[in-house]
Amino acid sequence: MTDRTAFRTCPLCEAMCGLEITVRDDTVVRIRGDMDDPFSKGFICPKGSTLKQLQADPDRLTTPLIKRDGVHVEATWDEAFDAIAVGLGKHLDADRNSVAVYLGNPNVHNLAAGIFGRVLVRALGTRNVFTASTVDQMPKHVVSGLMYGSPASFSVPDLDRTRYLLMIGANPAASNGSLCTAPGFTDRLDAIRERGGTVVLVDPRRSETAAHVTEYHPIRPGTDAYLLAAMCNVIFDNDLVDLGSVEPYVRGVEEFHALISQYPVDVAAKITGIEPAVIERLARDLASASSGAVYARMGAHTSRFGTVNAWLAETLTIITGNLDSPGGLMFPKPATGRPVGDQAGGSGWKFGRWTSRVSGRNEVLGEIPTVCLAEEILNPGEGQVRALVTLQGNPILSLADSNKTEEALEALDFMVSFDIYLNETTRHADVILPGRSPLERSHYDLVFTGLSVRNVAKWSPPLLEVDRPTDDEILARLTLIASGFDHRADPTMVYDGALLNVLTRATQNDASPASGLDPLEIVNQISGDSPADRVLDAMLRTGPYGDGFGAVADGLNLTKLSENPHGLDLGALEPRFPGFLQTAWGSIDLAEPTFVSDIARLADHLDETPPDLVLIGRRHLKTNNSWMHNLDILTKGNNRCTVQVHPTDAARYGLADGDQAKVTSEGGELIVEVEVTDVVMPGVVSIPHGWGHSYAGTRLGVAESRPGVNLNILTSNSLVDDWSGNAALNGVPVTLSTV
Ligand SMILES: Nc1nc2c(c(=O)[nH]1)N[C@H]1C(S)=C(S)[C@@H](COP(=O)(O)OP(=O)(O)OC[C@H]3O[C@@H](n4cnc5c(=O)[nH]c(N)nc54)[C@H](O)[C@@H]3O)O[C@H]1N2
Ligand SMILES: Nc1nc2c(c(=O)[nH]1)N[C@H]1C(S)=C(S)[C@@H](COP(=O)(O)OP(=O)(O)OC[C@H]3O[C@@H](n4cnc5c(=O)[nH]c(N)nc54)[C@H](O)[C@@H]3O)O[C@H]1N2
Ligand code: SF4
Ligand SMILES: [Mo]
Repeated sequence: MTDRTAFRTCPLCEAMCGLEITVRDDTVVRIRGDMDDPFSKGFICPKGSTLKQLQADPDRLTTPLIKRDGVHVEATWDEAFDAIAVGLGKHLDADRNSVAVYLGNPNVHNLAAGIFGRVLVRALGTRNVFTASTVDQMPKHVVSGLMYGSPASFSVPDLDRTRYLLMIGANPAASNGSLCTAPGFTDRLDAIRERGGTVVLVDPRRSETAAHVTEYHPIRPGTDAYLLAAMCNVIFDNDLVDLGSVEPYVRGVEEFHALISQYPVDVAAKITGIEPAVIERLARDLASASSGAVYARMGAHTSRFGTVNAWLAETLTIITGNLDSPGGLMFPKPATGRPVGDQAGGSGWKFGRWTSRVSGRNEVLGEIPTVCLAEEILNPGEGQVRALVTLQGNPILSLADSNKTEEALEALDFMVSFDIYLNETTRHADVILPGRSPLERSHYDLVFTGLSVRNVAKWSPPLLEVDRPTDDEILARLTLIASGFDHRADPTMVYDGALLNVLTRATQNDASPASGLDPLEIVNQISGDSPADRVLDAMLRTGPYGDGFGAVADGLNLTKLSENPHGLDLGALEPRFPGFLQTAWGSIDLAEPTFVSDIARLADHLDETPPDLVLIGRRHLKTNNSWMHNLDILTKGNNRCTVQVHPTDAARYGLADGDQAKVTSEGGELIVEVEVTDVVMPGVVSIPHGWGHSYAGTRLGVAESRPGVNLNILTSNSLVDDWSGNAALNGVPVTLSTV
């Protein structure tokens, strides 16, 4: 028996922690933090080491399943692809839009899926593309697209240098950070305070993160926009506006001021429940700090005013001189990102290029909002969705209004899932194609290196060899079917297409180190063992740090990354204006027409009587959305799937700790254990999402034994942020009763 040690990045959440993994023969014996990772420096959370248990989970699928007479049975890969060719083929032939695709969160944690998932979606040629982005960060895409010209141009708080951080609806102590990749996030918060800075948390629930902040303020769910607008007003009214280094590129300042002026501090105080003096002081403190950033996350985005919230968070940072400046909101420069020149201005960005069939919601990023998925399946007519492809997603537990989603998936004519579990969603699938586990594939974070508080690059080869198709191959064979080919055809054409696409675009980009080269020549210099690795090599070599195929001495390529298993630190974030600014007009328009029309909605709700009780979600350090509850090590112990109720509300409704309560919303009801606690503010109850593992026909031995309840039975497809189509998962009106 020989032990070997490997280093790789944990792919489970956004934090990109380095792992040190010991393997004996083909078995993982130990996982701990990689002390030599320059970014995470040994930090891991309790989930990082559970890749071992995930690998060993007997319920994790390794053989394709086909549903025969209502039961999933094992099948060969050829049988599985044959069934897909028939089942999907007939709908693709009839009407491309009758096939929908849903991409879940793990796609952004999977290199092959990040590259070949997109190729598959394009090959399907349907407008019915749905992703978890519209139960998550879509408002930030809309705002980044309209303000900076690219929906992927996300600003990130410069955590390690800031003197003032205002966090709105983020709980990094549980989530490990989101749209802000920073392993050891709470240590970095503590460091802000240790260097004399300030961290402010605004959240209806005094979350685990509250232990790491200077001040915490509860806020009524869904009212953050009023707080942010009022803070902007304080800045204007006291002549504190300072646009800092981006001043030459900002327009619409006075129009913006006019737009927000009807939301002064006293109005905001009434609606948010935060004292006027506090709002006033928060604004002044941010303005007077030598650097500061407003970081708005899930609680702000999954709200009826998600787009307004994202816009105001960005704008408040801009008018206090903190955009694109150290310690403020900055733009990472990922090694696989598109190099830009030094002039502001580009082709800009558009959304709403088409609308959904049933309720006419805007396309954003080529997607239809998930609040439309069920209605597109259930409503007859031309273009009705009859078949569904799910790629690493669990819409039954993750999307709003689960009962409707359940009804819709039940009504499909054909469904295929690329997934590693027979779970609440995939039990509806006619065919399940089991992907590789995280340890059985190579890894590089295409997405999170672009959201990271330092520029870093890290690649890991597969750790364990298995005799099954790779994710590259599974997705390529689905692409062959979607393109009308036999799935037995050589998938090389799919791989080469993706590779040449990257090289061609890069060689046409003046700012790329590979500018002007011949794609058909440089393709011969590409290295990498898998098709996805080869595309990655192409991205790295043509990217901002790339070797340009010899043009840049010491430049980056996959070989260099493979020689540095702990990863490479590419430095602190640096200002990226003006070249980074890609709006068609070459400036940031604070009063872009979409925002102007959107903020008008705030006025409509000013005099609304707030609901008696509203529901919010919550995350726990030992969960990962809906899919890691089958690992005993993460779920044993006390029941965590409780409804948290403030003592005054518990008294009002005659409920005591440990009671069962009925929670009812417009869309459904749940019976759930009560946890009386003052961490939630009065008028607010909280239930975690991702539970509810009691649907028949799954294969989740551990999860089924501690099922919890499915929060999304209570959420609604009619609570939506208008422009982005994002579901408002938080702030759902509910009632409580004894059972
Ligand atoms: N009420 C409420 N709802 C929410 C949220 C909330 O805060 N409140 N959060 C929302 C957010 S932010 C998100 S991102 C979504 C997530 O929504 P989804 O992405 O739909 O759900 P996940 O729970 O991430 O499910 C991932 C699926 O991928 C499979 N999977 C996991 N790893 C792999 C792998 O390596 N290979 C393959 N082939 N399959 C794999 C799992 O078995 C599972 O079926 O949920 C959203 N839903
Ligand atoms: N352990 C663990 N880590 C995860 C995940 C997981 O499921 N478990 N999921 C991953 C994913 S996919 C994502 S997107 C990230 C999300 O990471 P975060 O963005 O940090 O999201 P949450 O942890 O849900 O924290 C959102 C906070 O918003 C608060 N909130 C709710 N409504 C409002 C409101 O109206 N206003 C304000 N100001 N606050 C509000 C909630 O009380 C909660 O504390 O986490 C990732 N990391
Ligand atoms: S914080 Fe995220 S990336 Fe780090 S070990 Fe935990 S799950 Fe993995
Ligand atoms: Mo997410």
